[in-house]
Amino acid sequence: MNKHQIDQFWKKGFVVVESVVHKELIEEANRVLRSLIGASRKVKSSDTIYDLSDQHNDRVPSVRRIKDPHSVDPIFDKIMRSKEILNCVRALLGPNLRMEHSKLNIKQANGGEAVEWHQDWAFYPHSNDDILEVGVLLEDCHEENGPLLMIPESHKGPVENHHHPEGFFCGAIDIEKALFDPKKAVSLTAKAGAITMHHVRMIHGSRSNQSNRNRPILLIGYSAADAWPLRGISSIEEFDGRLICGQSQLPRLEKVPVRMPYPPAPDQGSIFENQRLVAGKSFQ
Ligand SMILES: O=C(O)CCC(=O)C(=O)O
Repeated sequence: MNKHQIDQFWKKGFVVVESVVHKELIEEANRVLRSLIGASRKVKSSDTIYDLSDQHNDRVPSVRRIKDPHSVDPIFDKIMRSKEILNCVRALLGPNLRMEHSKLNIKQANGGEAVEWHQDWAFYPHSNDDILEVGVLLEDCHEENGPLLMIPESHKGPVENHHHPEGFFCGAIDIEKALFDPKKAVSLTAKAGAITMHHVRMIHGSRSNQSNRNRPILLIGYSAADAWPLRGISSIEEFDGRLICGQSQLPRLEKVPVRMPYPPAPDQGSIFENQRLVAGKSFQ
């Protein structure tokens, strides 16, 4: 990553870096993904690995997401720890890094669902906001595939309301009440092997996939090791087990705006299910 890209990330809140992940790793990830989608034919409803869309059936599998891909197959763990990606993340967040989560969003061909505008920070506020999301493009991503959309500089703004009028967290911003201007959106299109990086407070979303090709993106959340989650940790072993490089750190407190994602939706599910409850939708 060069200085211009580093400056762009901090100024605009996102950046695309081309040709980061080696072709062989991308090919292997796609081979594994095809086999996971094939195996989903036997799966009837969403489980600990698959987030399935309503249309899913054994003839035409429709997988929205592979959950925690780094623990489903070693190739995703290998990509997450690859020095090419870690060098980019370290250039922004420093040497001590923890994995926050991983997920593989497929956005299936011919109608893979939109993701409503949201800030990741609304889901997992921390003691400081040195946290970002890397998106590894497993295939070329064009405008018609439903690329990630970013609102430049929104990472410096407020935390928008992600709650339903009835008071529970639904993980999406009601566009009728939004404080940002959706016309400012920028699409992150790029070739397979590129990575997108966006700040944890960045407002982002994506349209549905209107093409006849999937739009698989491996999303990995990395945080500075001194960013501690305000929702707490399940155990120190689990927390320290997610250290990717450098050393565990005591929490660093910064004056950051936060909202808490409570109470949860009555029937809390994946982001795709919870966002259905938002009153003012941006993408149909
Ligand atoms: O897959 C996408 O287009 C958006 C994903 C996203 O923002 C999320 O899963 O939080």
